[in-house]
Amino acid sequence: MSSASALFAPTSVRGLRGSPDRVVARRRAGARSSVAVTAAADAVKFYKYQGLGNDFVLVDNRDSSEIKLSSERCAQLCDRNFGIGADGVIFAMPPGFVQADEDYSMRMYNSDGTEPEMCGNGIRCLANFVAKMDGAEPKAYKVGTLAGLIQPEVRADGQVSVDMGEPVLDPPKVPCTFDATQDGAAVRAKMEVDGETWLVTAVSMGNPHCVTFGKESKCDEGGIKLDEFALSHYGPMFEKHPTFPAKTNTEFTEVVNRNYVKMHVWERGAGATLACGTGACATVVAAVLEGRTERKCTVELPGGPLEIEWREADNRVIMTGPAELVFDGTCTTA
Ligand code: ZDP
Repeated sequence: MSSASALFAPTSVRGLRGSPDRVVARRRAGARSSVAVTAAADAVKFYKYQGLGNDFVLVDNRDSSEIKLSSERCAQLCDRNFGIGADGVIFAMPPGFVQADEDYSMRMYNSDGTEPEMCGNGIRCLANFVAKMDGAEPKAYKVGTLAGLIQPEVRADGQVSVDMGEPVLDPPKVPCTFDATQDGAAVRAKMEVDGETWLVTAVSMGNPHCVTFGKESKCDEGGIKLDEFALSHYGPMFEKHPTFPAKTNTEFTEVVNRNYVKMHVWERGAGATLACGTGACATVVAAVLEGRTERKCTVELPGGPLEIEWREADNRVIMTGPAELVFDGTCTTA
């Protein structure tokens, strides 16, 4: 066991598939404990993590390039009543996915079982996890993802700073069907939603994002008032809008000042979540392209703030925020 095992001590969730009936049957049959229903052969160890309330089941998959849980099982485990409860499942995988010299690779499933290319809050959780497991320095990692190489670093103060790479703005690569409106990007593009015209900016951070500051009629005077915004009404209409053929994450954003915005996200495949790392990055890129904020900006999400900088020097986006272990346990594969 690594020196970090004490951190991950008590196993607190076991035998999720043991229905009350099965437990009673086992008791009658003289089973020693009603909780020991997890068969060792198909037990998978997991670590429950959260970053600003965007929560994940993290599976230690570093000993195999084969994912230990099916996408269907991941969707079940994400259910907050029938499973562990999470916005997604993250797999810490062996290196070699994107390039030979990476330290780890990461895969993810959304709570509906679909597989996105990237997950910003998730990669902070993964970095925190491998830093605890590996113990020693260095705490800067190269992680291969479906969106390419992403580089998180666990800082001395516990925050995780991530080089998220360069945003992708070419509309077909987001992907979206808009024509470019400004320097090869779809900025303040008109999109009809629910019978009204919204202005949106399309950004990929490896995964697709549609950032909006409001309806065309209002977005330059006051814009969206998030306190009274009907997220679950509008969210699904943006997510499934035909303009975004791979569906999209959507960021509804209210500018407070040139260094501070508030944002509520509707995630592709997960719905309303308390935070979205790639979404916060996309929001600042869109806000800069629309001339609304500086490149260094705090994004306040329902779960708390993320610090984002879209660096002028090299076009890369740096995201800084927390990641925390909540509990660990074992679950079954089916
Ligand atoms: O692109 C997608 O389908 C997202 N739902 C992936 C998850 C993104 C996330 N919220 C983040 O922090 O970047 C986890």
